[in-house]
Amino acid sequence: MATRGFGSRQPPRETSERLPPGQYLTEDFPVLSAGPTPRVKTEDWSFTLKVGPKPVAKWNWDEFGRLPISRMTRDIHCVTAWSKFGTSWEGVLVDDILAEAGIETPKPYTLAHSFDGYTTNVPTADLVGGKAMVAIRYEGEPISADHGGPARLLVPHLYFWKSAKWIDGLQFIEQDTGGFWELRGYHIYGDPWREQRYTDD
Ligand SMILES: Nc1nc2c(c(=O)[nH]1)N[C@H]1C(S)=C(S)[C@@H](COP(=O)(O)O)O[C@H]1N2
Ligand SMILES: [Mo]
Repeated sequence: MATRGFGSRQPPRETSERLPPGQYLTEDFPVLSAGPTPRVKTEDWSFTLKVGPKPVAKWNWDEFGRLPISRMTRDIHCVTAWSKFGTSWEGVLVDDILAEAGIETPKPYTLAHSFDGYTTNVPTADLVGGKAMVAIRYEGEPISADHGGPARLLVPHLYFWKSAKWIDGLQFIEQDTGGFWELRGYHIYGDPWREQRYTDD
């Protein structure tokens, strides 16, 4: 195998194998929001589960914090091409939210809703089985407002636009329905390993 010279811009192999196609590694944590950052106080925060149009469960901040707390450490991948390795989050797994609400068979698709009016769609199967959480802490601290605090969705195996900041609920629906970016040309599913950035990718 050829040895790379100094000054090579190729990342080491451990890095390149962990980077989905077309992504580069960043050490900082860029902020990407479609609009201004809403300042949501924990006393004004609530989280609602809906099945279709019907609310079926609701928690305020204190109630939500008493649900089982799990930790996820994951690489994240933004469609604008930065990836960040090993981000560490604490929050409530969607599995535990469903169990608490007594919902065994939610609908096949989910729309996440946020305080800023943002929405994003995810197949429900991608939110369960330990794959996603409603995060309330990042790197051991409350999530900053810019990064979606008090609480954001974390779906790390899909492009990061699926990880709705300032989340205020999940709605289970029968048909896959595009959210904010999906209706503006971004992919309905958004798998970074298959480079599903735009609608027809
Ligand atoms: N509510 C809401 N969630 C959002 C967004 C947004 O504009 N509003 N932007 C999305 C996009 S495109 C990305 S890449 C990530 C960015 O999260 P960060 O600002 O914490 O890096 O949040 C996603 N979640
Ligand atoms: Mo993004």
